[in-house]
This record gives sequence, structure tokens and C-alpha cells, in this order.
Amino acid sequence: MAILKEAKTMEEKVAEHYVNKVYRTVIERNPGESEFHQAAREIFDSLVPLFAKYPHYMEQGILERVVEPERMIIFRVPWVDDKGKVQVNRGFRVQYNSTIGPYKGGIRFHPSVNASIMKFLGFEQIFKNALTGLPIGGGKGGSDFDPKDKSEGEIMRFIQSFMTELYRHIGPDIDVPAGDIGVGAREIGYMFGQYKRIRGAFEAGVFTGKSPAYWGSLGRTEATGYGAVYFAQEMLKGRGMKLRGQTVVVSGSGNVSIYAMEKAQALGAKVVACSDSNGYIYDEKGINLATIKRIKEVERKRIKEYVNVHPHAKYTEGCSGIWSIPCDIALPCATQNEIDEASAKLLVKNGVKAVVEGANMPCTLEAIDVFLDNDILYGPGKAANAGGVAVSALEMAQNSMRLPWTFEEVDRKLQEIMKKIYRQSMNAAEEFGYPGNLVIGANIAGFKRVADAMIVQGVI
Ligand code: NDP
Ligand code: 2IT
Repeated sequence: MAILKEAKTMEEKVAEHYVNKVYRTVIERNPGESEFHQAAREIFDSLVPLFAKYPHYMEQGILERVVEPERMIIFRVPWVDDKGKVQVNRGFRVQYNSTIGPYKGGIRFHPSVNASIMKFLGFEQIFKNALTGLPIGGGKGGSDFDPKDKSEGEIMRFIQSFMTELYRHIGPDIDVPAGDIGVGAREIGYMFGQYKRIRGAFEAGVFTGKSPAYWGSLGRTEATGYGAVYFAQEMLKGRGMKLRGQTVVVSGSGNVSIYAMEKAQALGAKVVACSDSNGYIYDEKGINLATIKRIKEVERKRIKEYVNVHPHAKYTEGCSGIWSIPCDIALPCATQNEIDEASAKLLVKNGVKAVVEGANMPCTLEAIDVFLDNDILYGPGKAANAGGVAVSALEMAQNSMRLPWTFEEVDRKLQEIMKKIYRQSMNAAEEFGYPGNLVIGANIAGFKRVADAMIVQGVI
């Protein structure tokens, strides 16, 4: 067992035996899908104390049901590149769980996308969405399309082809996609345009993360990064600490990273490093965010350009070295498994106080163990990065009302939601005998909400 060191009581031993049995089925049914196995292992281990106290969840077979996606759609995406050559990518949508709302979750465009990554993200999304307290089920989608070396025209044509299949599976009350790695407001715009054209109806609520020009929510762009920092603030407060004056390292330089850096800086922290998939920059004077935004959001170039403008800063090739920079707070905001056991040990050795996940599953199970064993504050992604999908749900609410809220109103609601997720997770951790353990707390709180709703809906 990784998260839960050892079952303490007889009831926990019974529950442990049960989750291990279900876990073996997951491995057999999904051979070779290591990311999915990892996400399942973390959640399953966390649920042992819940099942020990409330065995009816085991009797109702909730775990067996919830780990199996309601459906998974895999489709061909043919398109023509700028040279006139036919290209074929693979598209995915995992419609994981619709117990408490329409399937909801982002779309990822990255060459690594496969069934394992889709399922790990979709499975996590169910419990993350439940934690927000808003009416959204869990889903995820994407493609192995790599937007990086593509022209604007190629990206649009690819998306139009992608949507020509996906449109039949989604809808404002069915499945509501949004962005993730490689998908931002530009890509959502092309998806929405094609959906509207095929569907012949203006259904604003079918996507979130839209441009505010056509009823996207103000504050959605900032929501995941801001939310992660609000969550970090609550964690620090719990130990009598503040964000002000802390040194922060943020991996990535995409949507989540940029707005995590913006909020951390606004609250008085010093952000000294960020990265992309090629390397990282260290700026001991503090990262100049205007430069990062220009390079990444406007010019869509590589992070190493930063040192051309700020020659005192240092660029290093390779990603994992960023975790060797001493910091008080680490915010992994790039991708899965970016902090392994060795990086975790290095962070601890260098005095890290809190690790808060802006990305989904950025820490390996071994890394999480290192943080928990050393009593480092550890904020798991499904709680800490839930601000993005929470504001997505607020976007759906505004679209249903056909009325927009101000940025301030959305931001105020986001802060309340992040505080509530923190409190809920801490309370569950305490109630089930693991005080302060936010992994166990967040997983139990999220799972319980979905499981209770599944029970009252019958065997579904
Ligand atoms: P973006 O595409 O905007 O940015 C991703 C960043 O991570 C880029 O800097 C990218 O570098 C880097 N990156 C991506 N893949 C890798 C890799 N394999 N190795 C190293 N670096 C990599 O994505 P987001 O900011 O939206 O997403 C970041 C993370 O946050 C993901 O885990 C996502 O699932 C999660 N998340 C996103 C939410 C959202 O609202 N967008 C909500 C909740 C979680 P490069 O430019 O070189 O590719
Ligand atoms: O991982 C995530 O929570 C997201 N990519 C955001 C999903 C959403 O529907 O806003």
C-alpha cells in the first residue's frame, strides 16, 4: 500500500483485502495502462478507512462500478496538412460517470495521449468535480495530435474534423468539454464553431473555457492557477504560515502555471522558476510574468527566450532539474509524474514546506509517500486544481441563466469553493482517522458524494 501505510484495525484489513481484489480486476481489464493503474491505486488505498467504517459501500459494489467508465469513445480524426498530405490522429472521449451531472472535463491535445492517460484523467475528474459541490459528472477527452509544430490553419482543420465526430456525443446536458494541455480558448473557439454549425443551434453551455466574446465566463482563464494558490493559502494557514515572503517554484508555463504565478506574486510570494517541456528558467530576482505571458500566450515560443530579455536569469535544458532549486512552496503545474521519488527527496532536503498540485497527478505514488512521511503539507490535484472545473460549472450556470457575472463575483465564488474543498477534505481526513492527510480526505469526500448519489439511483 502506498498512501495508507498499513491497515490499522480488523475492519480496515477487510476493506484492504476488498480494494486489492477490485484493483486486480482493474489491472486485468486494463493491461499496461500504468497511469490509470496509478490513479486507481491512490484512490483505492484512500478509501480503505471509509469502507472499514461503512461496509455498505462494498456490499453495493460501488467501487467495481465507479472504476469502469460508463462509456469510452475512440475515433479516427483524418485531416489534411498544409502540404496537402492526409494525416490521421486518434480522438478520445471517456464518459466516466454521470451520477451527479453531465460528464464534465477537459480535452487534451498532446502526442502522449492514449487510453491510459484518458482513463486516469477521467477517473480523477469524477471525484474532483464532486468536491466542487456543483452538479457535474466526470469525463475527459483528447487526441494524440501535437499542436506544437502546426500552423493555425492545420489546428483549425484538425479540430473541425475532431468535432465532426465528437459533436454527436456531447451537449449542454450530456457532456461538456473544456480545455486541458494543448487546448485553450483558441481551440475551444474552433470546437464551438464547428459544433454550432453541425448542430444548427447556439448552445453556449456545451463547452466551457469559451472566450467571453461569446459567453465564456470571466475568470475561467485564471481559475485553475488562482484556485491552486487559494488552496495553498488555506493549507499554510492551517499551520500558522502565510504565502507572503515565501519562495515559490512553479513548473510549466501554460495556463495553470501562468495564473498560479500571477496570484502567488499578487499575494506577496517570490516566484523564482518556471519551465516548459524543454527546460527551466531560474530568476533569483523573481520571474517577470509580463515576459512569460508575451512569450507563451502571445508569441507561443519556448521559455528559453526569457533569458534574451533578462540576461541575469539562467536557462537549463531538461525539466526535472527545476526541483533542485531550493523553495518553500512547490507548485507542479505541467503534467503527470513530473515529481518522482528522487525529486521529492531533493525538495524535502532543501526545506520545502508545501507541495500543491496544479497539474493532474504530477507526483508519483513514491513521491507522495516522501512528502507524507516527512510531514510536508501536500495538496493533491483533485482538490488543489479543482478551481478550474469549478469555474467551468459557474460558466455553465451563467450560460443557463443567459446572464454573465463580473470577474469579481466569479473570483469571490472561486475563493469560497476552494476554502470549502479544503475544509471538506480536512474534515473527512479527521473523521476517518488520518488527520491532516489531504489525499485520504479529498478522495473520501469526493467518492462519498458520488457513491451516495449512485446508491439512491439504483444499480446504474
Ligand atoms: P498548457 O498546455 O497550457 O500548459 C502545459 C505546460 O506544461 C506547458 O508549459 C508545457 O510545456 C508543459 N508540459 C506539458 N507536457 C509536458 C511534458 N510531458 N513534460 C514537461 N512539460 C510538459 O496546459 P494547462 O496549463 O492547462 O495544464 C497543465 C496541467 O494542469 C495538466 O496536468 C492539466 O491536466 C492540469 N489542469 C488543467 C486545468 C485547466 O483548467 N487548464 C484544470 C486542472 C488541471 P510545452 O509548452 O513545452 O509543451
Ligand atoms: O483537469 C481539469 O480539471 C480540467 N482540465 C478542467 C476541466 C473543465 O471542465 O473545466
